[in-house]
Order: sequence, then structure tokens, then C-alpha cells
Amino acid sequence: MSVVGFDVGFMNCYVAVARAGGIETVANEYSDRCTPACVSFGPRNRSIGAAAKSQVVTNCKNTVQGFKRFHGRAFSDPFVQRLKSSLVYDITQMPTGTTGIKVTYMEEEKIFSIEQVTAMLLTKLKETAESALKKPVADCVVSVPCYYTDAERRSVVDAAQIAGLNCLRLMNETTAVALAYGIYKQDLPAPEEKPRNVVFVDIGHSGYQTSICSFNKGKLKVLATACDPELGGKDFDEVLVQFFCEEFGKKYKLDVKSKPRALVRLYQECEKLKKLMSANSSDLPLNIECFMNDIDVTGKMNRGHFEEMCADILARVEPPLHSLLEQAKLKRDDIYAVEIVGGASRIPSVKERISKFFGKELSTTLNADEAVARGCALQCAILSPAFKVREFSITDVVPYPVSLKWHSAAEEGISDCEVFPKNHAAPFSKVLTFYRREPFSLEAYYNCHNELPYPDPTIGQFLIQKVVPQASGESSKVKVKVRVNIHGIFSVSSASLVEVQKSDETEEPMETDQTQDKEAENKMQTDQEDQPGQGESPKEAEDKTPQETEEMETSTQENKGEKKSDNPPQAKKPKVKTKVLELPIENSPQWQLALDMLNLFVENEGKMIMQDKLEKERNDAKNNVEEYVYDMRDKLHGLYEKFVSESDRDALSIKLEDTENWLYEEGEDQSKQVYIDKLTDLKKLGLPIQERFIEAEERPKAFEELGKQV
Ligand code: ATP
Ligand code: K
Ligand code: MG
Repeated sequence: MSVVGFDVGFMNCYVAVARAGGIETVANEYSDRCTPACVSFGPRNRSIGAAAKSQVVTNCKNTVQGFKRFHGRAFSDPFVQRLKSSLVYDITQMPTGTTGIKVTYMEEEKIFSIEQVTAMLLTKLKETAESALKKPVADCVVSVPCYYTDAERRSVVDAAQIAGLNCLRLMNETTAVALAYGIYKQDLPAPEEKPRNVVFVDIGHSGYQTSICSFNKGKLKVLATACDPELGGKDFDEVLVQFFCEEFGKKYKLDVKSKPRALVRLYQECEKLKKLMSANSSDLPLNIECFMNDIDVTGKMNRGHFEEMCADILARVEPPLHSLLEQAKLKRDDIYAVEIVGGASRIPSVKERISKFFGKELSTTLNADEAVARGCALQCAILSPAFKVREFSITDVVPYPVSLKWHSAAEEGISDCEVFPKNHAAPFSKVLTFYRREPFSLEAYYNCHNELPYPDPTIGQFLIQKVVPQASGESSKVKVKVRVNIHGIFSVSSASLVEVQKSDETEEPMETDQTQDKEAENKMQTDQEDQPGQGESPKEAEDKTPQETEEMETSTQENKGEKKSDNPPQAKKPKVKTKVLELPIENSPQWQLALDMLNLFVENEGKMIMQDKLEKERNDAKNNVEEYVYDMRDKLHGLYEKFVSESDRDALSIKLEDTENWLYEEGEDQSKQVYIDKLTDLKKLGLPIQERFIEAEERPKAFEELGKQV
């Protein structure tokens, strides 16, 4: 059992683990707690994280970054098409219609799905966690933006699986932050007291997320979220890049956009400049040597000018905050604190706008970069039976309203019903009842076209199979359980047919109903298992009954069925006996990766990990030869000088020299074994010298020891 949280950012990733002492953000092999969301493909291996980032300029066509927003999206999606032209690497359509990347890897053109690319990143983050914990990692919690739709979430779950991870929860980033904030607070209001409302703001590189949560001792409830998925640090970079492209065009007659390498460097420098401007309001220089055509370029910028240019972007800070208060039906005075995190929350004008909106100083009690990962690790600890952590219940929300539509059985026509309104508590299950004679299909979709990040609101198709009429020829009662699970993913999780059997006159009428009651109770219990925080409001767990079709039970009948435990026992019941049959469901969620593809990707990731490992071993073997050459050459003329005859020294010197030359020529690219053999060969000459030296070193010490004993 491992307790690990991954913040998979658009630009920066963080890994937090639970160890004996508590939650800790851990560093990667470069002693950096931040791992860039970057994967680079080479002729012999992949580089991931910091090693990949260093190739953004030198291997720009095969180094991918900024891919987080391609999850769960069609390649034809206008958003993807818009981004396509601004990327230096190639993206392409997968056979299924989703988005993939096209690179040269192992000297061949390869296409990887977005799930595979994120899996590669997760492989790296997993290794970081494993080397910190010194054991294999599988169980984990992975962060996603709270505005992620169903398809985006399923895509990330698949990515985790490809990386060999067992994702216990996809956690909304703002909720992770809220958990990191709340769990250690000693002074939260008691359960019966008025809750404490806190606003959380996370502005990263790609997106702007806000949420409002109410806290009581031992629990947090998300009341609402509001986001601008297209507002983040990258937009500020973009403004600077456009400005300097224009300026360098005029000043140096350079067409920066025609040269990907130059453009990538300009992005890097502009990002640095943007960060400097957060701390400094005076004129700051931007210098790039040998930028294009051997020309050095220089420019300058200051905060005032930058803010003017960013006016349109800054104007987008407020609207989500308005929406947040409106959705939660709260006033500014009801807000106890506004906590901000995310790299771009350091931009002074962004902070100013948020602070002014709430009429409050902003709180920065959390680590702006690490809070998401820490929150995820905390959630993982809560979910892990092996780890003891204080009780804390988390109720999240459904980000977009989910509706079902279906063909009415009797009339021609489409009926629909909203099953989970926006901000409905999640995870959550509900039971719907239909009256049908034959298999039928339900289509789930988001009923909020304008809020959705993409044009197609479809969540998926769900076919309820093996529905048959009753023996009497009448329609059967079919109970369908719909659910938003712990990842925030919608599904039709089960369906059952209630078969009415011939009644037996001697049978006690109540009995059959009790069977049904038990059934209903079971369902209610499942709801509560899903969402412990909901225990106090069983009303919300009631079925909402689709109307408008004679095929369906009326609202009153349905509610009676599911709420039975509240109702007084009824005296006379129709004498019927029922049997419940589970029905198979064919799920076809939108853009879902097919199982055989997923398995293939799992296998391929394993192969690529092996290839990277072999390549690393080969490189290490080569480095060992190189190191031995330098080390021995130094020592032959220093430490070992007295322990080697002139002729032996010359012989070895020549051999070292030859090896060095060889390393730059045909020895540049050899197999691991060739390097190992080479080293063994050198050591044959070097070892006797080394041994004589060690012996001479040890001798006086041995005498000293002897002296002590005498
Ligand atoms: P997302 O949350 O959108 O997936 P992310 O988590 O990778 O992205 P963060 O690491 O939170 O993003 O933030 C990165 C952004 O913050 C970058 O645009 C970076 O330039 C910006 N940033 C970091 N420090 C500063 C600073 N001091 N001033 C201005 N911007 C900064
Ligand atoms: K991050
Ligand atoms: Mg982030």
C-alpha cells in the first residue's frame, strides 16, 4: 500500500507522499520538487520531466509539453484545431477520433495517444515516489482540474492505468487544496454550528479555477465551483511573446514565428521576464544571444506596460468570482478567507483584482505550488486502510448538469430528464424507474452547451439489455442506477428488472413489499457508502423520476418505492411476489479508449520503460569507461606515480589515450557489453598499480595498530 498524491499540472507536476512523519512533497533525481510536464523522444530512449525540458530547444519537434488539455477531446474539436498551429510538435487524429501526438522515436515516426503521453509523465512521477518511499507504488490519487468533463476524466484514469497506477480517486484540484487547508485546522466550527466558508483560487499555467467550500469540524463540502479553463500564466506569456515577435520583426526584420526553435526560446525568456516583473516594477531587459540568423536581440518591458497589454486577460479574473457567490448564494461578508495557490497567483495585478473583489486581504497560508499534491496525498491517506489519518469527510460537486434522454416507448419522440443538476453532491447514486417491454438505451449528456469546454455535450450511450415484458404481457418495471463516482465520472452502474410472479393466496401481503423495501434500502445504503457526508440528508438521495412518458412510474409512486423506510406500514397490499433480475448494460461512454487498446498501451509502456532502462545502463557503462580513463590518467601522474614502473605507466597511458579517442569515434555508440569489456581490459593493467598503492597506504596504519596493542 502506498500513499501518494500526484499533481499533474499543465506545466509543473508535484509528488507528495505520506511517511511516518506526515505528508511530504518529495524531490526528483535533480533534487527538485517540481517536475516539468514534458516528454522528449530520442533515437534510443525517452526523457521525461527535467531531462525532457532541457531538450525543448534542441529537439523541439520531438519534445511535447502543454498536452494536458488534449485529454478526452476529438481531434476535430475547434479547441484542438486552434492549438494545433501554435504547437512546435505535431498532433494528429487517432483512429478513434481522439487526439494523439506524432514524433520521431527510436528513429521511426510514432503516434502516441494523449493517454500514453500522460502515462509517460506518470511513470516518471511514480519513479520519484518510489525512490522516496523505497518501495513500489501503485495506489495513488491524481489531480484534475475541477472543470474536467467526463471524457477528460476517463482519459486520465486510463493514463494512470497505463502507467501501472491504481488511481483511488481523481481529485479536483481546488478540492485537494481545500482538504490541505482544512484537515489541520483545529478551530473549525462544530458540526451544528454555522459552517466556515472559504474561497479557493488556483491559477496555474493553463487554467483558472475557483471554488467555495464550507467547513465544519471533520468535514468539507464544496458548495460551488467556477472556472475559466482558458485563463492562466500561459496567456500572460503569450502577450509578451506577441509583443516581442512584433518588435523583433520591426527592429531586426526577423520572422520569429517561422522558426520553431527561436519561438520556443522566446517563450522561455518571456516566462522568465513575466516572473521577474512580479517582483520588480522597473524596466527589465530581455536579451537572447544568437536568436535567429546569428543575430542577438534585446528588448525591455516593465510591469505597468505589461499590465496595460494584459487588460483583456485581467478582465477575466472577476467573472468566475461573481458566479461563485451567485451559485453558492453567499455574499462577500459570508466569506471567512480567500486562499490563493498556483504559480500565476503571484502576478500582482491578478492578486489585486481578487482581493478587491472580495474586499479582503488574500490568504497565502498554503504552499502555492505544492498544495494540490499534498491534498491528493492526504486524500490517498484517508482512502488507504493502511494509513491512520484523522476523520475528514469530503463532499464534492458535479461540475456540469447531467441529463438523460431516451426514446419514449409508446409515442415517437424523445424524453429527457436532468439527473444531476450542477453542484449536486458527488460522489452519488440515484435509482430511476422505467416501464419497458424491450431493451432500451439511455443517452447521458451535459445540458449546458454554453458552459462546456467543447461542442459535443454527449457523455455516452447506455444500453439496458435483456428487458422482457412480464408474463402477463405488461411492461416490466426496470430500475436503473445512475451514478457519479469518486472520480466524478458518470455511469449507468446497474439495472434490474422486477419480475412480478403469480401471487399465492396464502401469502401474507406485506411480505413481498418488504422484499422490495429491503431492495430499496440496499440502494439507499449504497448511496451512503458512496458519500458518507450525505448521511444527514437522505432526502437528496431520493429518486428523481423521469416524467412525460406513460412507460414510467409517476413521481409519487416512485418516491414511495424508494423512501419506504420513512413511511408508516400500510395495511393492505396487492398480493404479489417479485423477483429481481440483474440486467446487463452495454456502456459506450464518449471517446472511451477501447479495452484492447488500453491493454496494448499498458504493454507498450512496459516495453518503453524497459528500453529506457537498458539505454540508461548502456550509458552508465559508457560513462564508467570515460570516468576510469580520466581518473586513472590523473592518478598515474599523481598518487600512483611511485607504485608503477616507467614502462608500465607508459603502456597504460597509451591505452588510456587510445580509449579516449575510441570513445569519440567508433566507441561512441556501442552496446553495454562492449563498454563493460573495455573497462575490464583497462582494469587488468590498472588494478595491480592500485593494489600496490592501497597496500602501501595500509601498512603504516597496520603498524600503528600493532603499536597500540604492544
Ligand atoms: P495548471 O494548473 O493550469 O494545470 P500548473 O499547475 O502546471 O498548470 P502552476 O505550476 O501552478 O501551473 O503555475 C505555473 C504558472 O505560474 C506559469 O505560467 C508560471 O510562469 C507562473 N508563475 C510562477 N511563478 C510566477 C511568478 N513569480 N510570477 C508570475 N507568474 C509566475
Ligand atoms: K502544479
Ligand atoms: Mg495546477
